[in-house]
Amino acid sequence: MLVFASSDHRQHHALEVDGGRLIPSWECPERIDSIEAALVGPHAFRPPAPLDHALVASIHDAGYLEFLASVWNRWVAAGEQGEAAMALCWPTRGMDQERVPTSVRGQLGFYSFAVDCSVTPGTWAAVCTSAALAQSAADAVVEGERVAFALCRPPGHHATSSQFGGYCYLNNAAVAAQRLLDHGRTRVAIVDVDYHHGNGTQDIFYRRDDVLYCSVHADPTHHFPYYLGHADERGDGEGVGFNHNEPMPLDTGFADWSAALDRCLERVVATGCEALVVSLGVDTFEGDPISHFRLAGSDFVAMGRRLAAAELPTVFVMEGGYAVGDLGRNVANVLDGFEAVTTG
Ligand code: OKP
Ligand code: ZN
Repeated sequence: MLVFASSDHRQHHALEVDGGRLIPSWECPERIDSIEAALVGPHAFRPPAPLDHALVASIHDAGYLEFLASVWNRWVAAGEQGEAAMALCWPTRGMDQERVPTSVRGQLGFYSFAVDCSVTPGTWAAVCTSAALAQSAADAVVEGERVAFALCRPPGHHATSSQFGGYCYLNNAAVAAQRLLDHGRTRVAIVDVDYHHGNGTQDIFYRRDDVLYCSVHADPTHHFPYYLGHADERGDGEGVGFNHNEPMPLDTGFADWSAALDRCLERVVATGCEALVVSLGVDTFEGDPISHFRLAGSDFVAMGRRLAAAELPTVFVMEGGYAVGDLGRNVANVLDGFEAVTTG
């Protein structure tokens, strides 16, 4: 399989608040080392093409992009201390959610939704390359590849058009889907198999019927991102019927999980999607340190087989997965399962 990868992700190594402490983020550079080590050999690595900023601007708000590109330098210029810029206050119920603050601290809250996500000196460079990997994998599929894999880091599915959070800054899956639309596909499906609901992806496409968003994830009643991802969220306006959520309970294993995936894939077929973007998180793994599903390593092979059975040109976009030691093997299993079907 074609794998788009870059070392630029190393420039992003953030901090997060966890259990009342500031720790190095679970979303760490070693994740990519684990995946690259498992994929090298059977898979062909390619660097990304330069990022098409007009493509990113069709997904994200102009003010947000300007903020992300400049926030680190503005943080330093404002005399702030420390290794990371973090938000401390958000415009929530009862506050003004329209007026953009002028201060860097005010903007950090305005343009984010969770404290698990901070900005470091190399964050902007890393997130641009991450999006470029998704763009390049989509381009490979446009040019006729049956499947391509974007080894994105940081991940993207929590990023909304104007907010970072949940380790995500630019929405890589949305970039890939939009790229496929811009090159002639009339309807694209995003199937999100990460443990967490992709609130950003859902929100970006919620009022559109050209992108179907389907997700199997931990019930937001109890799990991040808490405030989106319920089964009754089916789309709005033109988008009614083009959003499908499968919230699952704690300790869900592959039998129930894969039945939910199959319901998603039925929607993909029923809505006539011409290409598939998979938001590939493997934090559904039983050994994941921050998640609570029970998928075994071998279940990821079966996952890849089921995704391939949709028989659509497919772009895999890397999302979560935090059991660093097993991460590479779990990802390789998905790709191997997929290729076992497509190459007979
Ligand atoms: C990103 B992706 C744990 C905090 C969890 C949010 C998790 C973001 C997951 N201490 N913070 O969907 O894998
Ligand atoms: Zn996740």
